[in-house]
Amino acid sequence: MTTVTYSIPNISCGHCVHTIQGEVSELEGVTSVVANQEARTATIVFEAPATEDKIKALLGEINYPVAA
Ligand SMILES: [Cu+2]
Repeated sequence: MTTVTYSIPNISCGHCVHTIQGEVSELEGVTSVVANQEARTATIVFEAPATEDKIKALLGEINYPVAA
């Protein structure tokens, strides 16, 4: 199990938090997603088959790219 926290500048409201948590938690292997509106971060706990690359790709697809 791996925990990562990403900075996601596009988070601007509670709807963003809801969208990110809903979409990323659908990914197989993701066990927890907690997005924070004020900090503009998402903390994600995952294991295989999920990978950081897959999570970042999904976040990009739904218009919440991870800050470089
Ligand atoms: Cu929003």
